[in-house]
Amino acid sequence: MKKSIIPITILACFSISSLLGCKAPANGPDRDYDGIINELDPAPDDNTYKVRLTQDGGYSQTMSFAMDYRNFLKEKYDPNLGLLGAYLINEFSATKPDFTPAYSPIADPASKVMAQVGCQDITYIDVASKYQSSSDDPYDVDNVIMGHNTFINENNTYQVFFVNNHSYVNGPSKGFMSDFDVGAETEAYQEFSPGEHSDWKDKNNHKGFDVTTNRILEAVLQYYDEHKIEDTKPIFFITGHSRGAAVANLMARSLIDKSYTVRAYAYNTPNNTAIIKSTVNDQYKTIFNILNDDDLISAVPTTEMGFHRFGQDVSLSVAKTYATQYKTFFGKEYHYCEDAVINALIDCLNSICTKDKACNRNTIYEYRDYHYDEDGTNLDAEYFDSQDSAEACRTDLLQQIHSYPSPMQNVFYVDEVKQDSSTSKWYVQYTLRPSILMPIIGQVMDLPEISLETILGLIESYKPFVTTLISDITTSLLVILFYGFDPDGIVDAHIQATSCFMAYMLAQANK
Ligand SMILES: [Ca+2]
Ligand SMILES: [Ca+2]
Repeated sequence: MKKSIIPITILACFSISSLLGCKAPANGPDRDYDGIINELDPAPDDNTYKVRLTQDGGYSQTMSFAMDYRNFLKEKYDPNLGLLGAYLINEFSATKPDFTPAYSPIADPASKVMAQVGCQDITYIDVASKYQSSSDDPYDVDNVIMGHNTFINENNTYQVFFVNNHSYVNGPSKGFMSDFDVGAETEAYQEFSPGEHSDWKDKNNHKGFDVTTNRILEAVLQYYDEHKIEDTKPIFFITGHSRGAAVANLMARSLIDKSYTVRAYAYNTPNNTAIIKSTVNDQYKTIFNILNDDDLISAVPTTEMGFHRFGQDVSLSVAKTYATQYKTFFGKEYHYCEDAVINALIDCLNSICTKDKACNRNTIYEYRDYHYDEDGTNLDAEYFDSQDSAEACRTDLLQQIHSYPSPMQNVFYVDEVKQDSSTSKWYVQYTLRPSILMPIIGQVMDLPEISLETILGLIESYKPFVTTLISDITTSLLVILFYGFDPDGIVDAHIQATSCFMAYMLAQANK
């Protein structure tokens, strides 16, 4: 018979105590350091934490690891914390809190895990609704679940704050728009990107991730102020997956910069900063990015565009090292992209950079097609005899752009009216910015059925502006869409369950 490490009665105790507003003893003796004081611990000398990894109609697998709070003191990657973090992010993917008065956070899968390891004051913090009607970057939001617990080691009392990022709370399409909103400090970007970006504090960072991080960080520090206990040493344990990992990573970096002790376990972390790489080394060594080499997401935005991430990468290839174990673990084959395919996808994404300029975060907003000559003259442009006619055309183009739903205006930028030096004729120079293709993808994702025809149809609707660009855009779009919508295929390389599997294999290898 399988034995749960925490009996139901203890979970009920946590629920009732939180309802009554009282607290379980915060700092009772806990001689196995598993977060549960001796009196409540069914096995006070055993800190084995056994969890069951399940998915509807799919695998069901048991994992166990040591739940030992002293591991939070370690500066090196700790395989047990790696597993705890992986299990947390897996449970967060199933977390769907509501905000009715009867809501009990303990019922959430993620909160339940936190309760099982002794967390108190477990709170789901709804950061997103604060910004939902904001005109300033309304899509750059996530929520966060927090809790805290204390432990004593060698006469010091430590207080661990669990910070778990909950992504895509406004639905995937809006989250995706934020994911791909890399940001640039150029006029072109400012003109068409809605809002003042007042929460974009570090312009080196990916704009969508940085804004999201700063908004969450405010809530995290408020929670910390409300729950910190005098004479304890705080440790922030930060976790997140994918988009959540990008945010967890930036949040950890900010807290380290504020001199807090941080242990961040981020899974399948995308690149999130274009800061000079030599400045992101030693001080961020307690930020761990657990990466699957078979996964495209941790390679975007690409290094060729100037992006990387904070902290240390702990990476492995499931395909190369653990394909057999994967099949045993999940009872099915592992689907993934070969290196050659991943590299081709990265090349494809790099190809959205301007062909005539160095590829960086600014130039990805300045795509020009082959029909510009070396001087930047638009060879495909419609020519006008007078400047006024060209200006009228520009006004008309702008009107068309503004007739699109707000975020879709991002895709185009009408530069200016110019005069051709050889013919003295006038034309309108415009630019397409495929890096903000997310509005289109957002639209696609909201459709009941997705087919190649639908995608091509959507792209065709932009034809007043694009002719020769369509094939390039289509390729970029398909890269992303195939990646996101192949449920039995290459998604295996990225999902939370695979992160759990990887953390498990890392723990096994460390035994
Ligand atoms: Ca205990
Ligand atoms: Ca125990």
